[in-house]
Amino acid sequence: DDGYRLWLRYDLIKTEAKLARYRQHLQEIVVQGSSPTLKAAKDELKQGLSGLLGNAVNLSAEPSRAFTLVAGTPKSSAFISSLNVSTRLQEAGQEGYLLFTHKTNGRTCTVIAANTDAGVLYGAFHLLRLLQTEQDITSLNLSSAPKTQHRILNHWDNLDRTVERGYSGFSLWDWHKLPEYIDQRYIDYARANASIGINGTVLTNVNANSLVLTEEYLQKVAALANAFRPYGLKVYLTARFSSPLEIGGLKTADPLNPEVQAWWKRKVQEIYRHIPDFGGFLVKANSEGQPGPQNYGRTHADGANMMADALAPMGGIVMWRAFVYDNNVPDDRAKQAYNEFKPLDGTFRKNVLVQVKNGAIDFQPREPFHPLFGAMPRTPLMMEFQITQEYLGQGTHLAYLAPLYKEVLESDTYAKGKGSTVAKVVDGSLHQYTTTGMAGVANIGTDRNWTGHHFGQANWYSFGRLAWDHTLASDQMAQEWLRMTFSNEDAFLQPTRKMMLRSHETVVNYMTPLGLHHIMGWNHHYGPGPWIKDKPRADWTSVYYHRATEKGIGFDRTKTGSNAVAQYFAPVEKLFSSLKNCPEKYLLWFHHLPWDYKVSSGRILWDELCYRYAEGVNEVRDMQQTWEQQQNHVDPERFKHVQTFLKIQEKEARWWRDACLLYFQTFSKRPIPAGLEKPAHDLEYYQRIEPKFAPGI
Ligand code: BDP
Repeated sequence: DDGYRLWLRYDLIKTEAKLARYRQHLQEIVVQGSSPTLKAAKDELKQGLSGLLGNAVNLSAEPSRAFTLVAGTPKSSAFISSLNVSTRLQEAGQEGYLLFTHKTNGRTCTVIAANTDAGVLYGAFHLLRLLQTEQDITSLNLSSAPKTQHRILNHWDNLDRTVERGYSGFSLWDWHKLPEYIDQRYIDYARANASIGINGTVLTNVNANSLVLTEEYLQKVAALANAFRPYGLKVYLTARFSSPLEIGGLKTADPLNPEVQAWWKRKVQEIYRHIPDFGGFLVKANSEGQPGPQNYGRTHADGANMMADALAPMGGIVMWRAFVYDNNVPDDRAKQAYNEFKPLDGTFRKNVLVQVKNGAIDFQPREPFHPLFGAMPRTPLMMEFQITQEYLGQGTHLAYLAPLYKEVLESDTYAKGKGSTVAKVVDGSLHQYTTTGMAGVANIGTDRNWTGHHFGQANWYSFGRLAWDHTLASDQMAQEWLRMTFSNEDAFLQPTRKMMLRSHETVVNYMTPLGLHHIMGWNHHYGPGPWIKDKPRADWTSVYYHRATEKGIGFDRTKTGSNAVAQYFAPVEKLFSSLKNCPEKYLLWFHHLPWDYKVSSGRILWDELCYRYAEGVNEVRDMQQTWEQQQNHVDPERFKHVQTFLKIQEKEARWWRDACLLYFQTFSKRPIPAGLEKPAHDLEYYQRIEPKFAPGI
């Protein structure tokens, strides 16, 4: 089994009693209505139920059996409209659904009802999930509605099909064969996204190429949009700010120039002629060399608003990224996005969302939440998570990221007093945002199993589930995914979910424990590189972030240092500033401390670092052991694949541990505590390693 089917496997249910129950309750499928989306729901139910139940479940125009599955909207289905569920449906909104058991005239119906066809499709996937995870379906009474409106994958895919920070092959989009050839993968991609509630996809890299906005490419984009549409998946593009110069023949891209404004209006109209439900633009501007409004002395708001004005009549949105920093600004990089964007609060058009990374630096293995969350009450802020593991072992390390996402979402900003969590900022409830969204930088490519590492699928899965409902627990999502992807057996589930839940912390331990950050290899970000210095930009070196000297280590972001803590609301500022109360996981993020500083374990800082790094490696070994025991529960191909990748992870965890400890030891001048494994080589050996094969090199 190569993992291509993801979590939508639909193999015969193994537990006899459950199977019998399901067969009894789902004797036929009635989907009244004929739109492409309802047809997709019908096909999915037919394919899913036939596989799971091991018999062909018939389609019927009307309920005719004692136990029937009926799905539809009050508009498409006379049966649904006769059920009088309009009040409950109101709460479900545009994309939500009800899933309930209804008994009438001696007939038991399992009902999926929604206001829209997309809602029916989401409900269909929910029902299938219940079967796949072997839940009881005999008396259902569920409703579900998304907590954020725009639930979007960001593909960092280039037009030449390379993928920036992609570790699972090349881009899915085969521009050369589009628009004619529609690969089955496009459909399966859309199905997978719909199954977890993702409703938008940005096809192209934020480091954008304006060619994608030319007529020739728009025809190809339209073909993809047509393939995705039945699954409720809208297409978005990245818009390079200098496009008017590059493909428009203008002499400027100044957002206040009327010709430039007119160019974008025409361009947007052209896009909508090809793709009538086009979602809008994602823009990276004046960041890492990308052009932007500041090239013309204008603000981010000037730039975003110009595009927003062009998109507004067509219903499109602008997602303007807040990932900005500049090494000419002599201040802590962590402070720059806040300093640039906070003053612009309230100046953006209604159809602009500002897209903010989860932390203020850059998708590190662990970061405290971005101080912008809570700080812009009059501008909808979108969350940007990274699903691809740029800084978390890339393609080969097992790191289940739901705990990272949850840690951020559950952080309290105190913007409006206690309980003002990041999740409430993002879902709009804290500041009454009228538009809301969550984006995840995709980890998907042409590898047969889509994500390179089989367990990478779990990160795509849990990102989508969380974008729909951020209250879901990491454990629940892990279990759902494991059940659907591998097995419902308890003997398998218990150990593997524990392994998943711990895995993020494990990676943090062997890479960047205690709040260390950005100490990886130069440019490709693969492997350890705490010694990186003397590069053209200080904020791209490691020494900038760890600040190790013979006296100590860590970045002082309190009052005595960069005072980045002041960007947080008072209770958070106090928490992070206080040495006593600062959560240890952020210790060296906010504090510069002497090597003999006593941490909570009673050890001195240096010893604690040694223990954490060692712990990281040991935990990978535990993961290997856990996996070894699963041979009977997993098919040989996937078993071997994960087994081999864990072997790589163990080797690389040691590489991280040894390289970092040897390097930091040149400052601490203390021994690695007795009883811990000693590095296999000397520091020069690790410094000489130049990875030659990692993607992006
Ligand atoms: C960093 C990546 C870089 C991206 C940038 C971004 O290293 O490749 O272009 O973020 O988010 O994480 O724009």
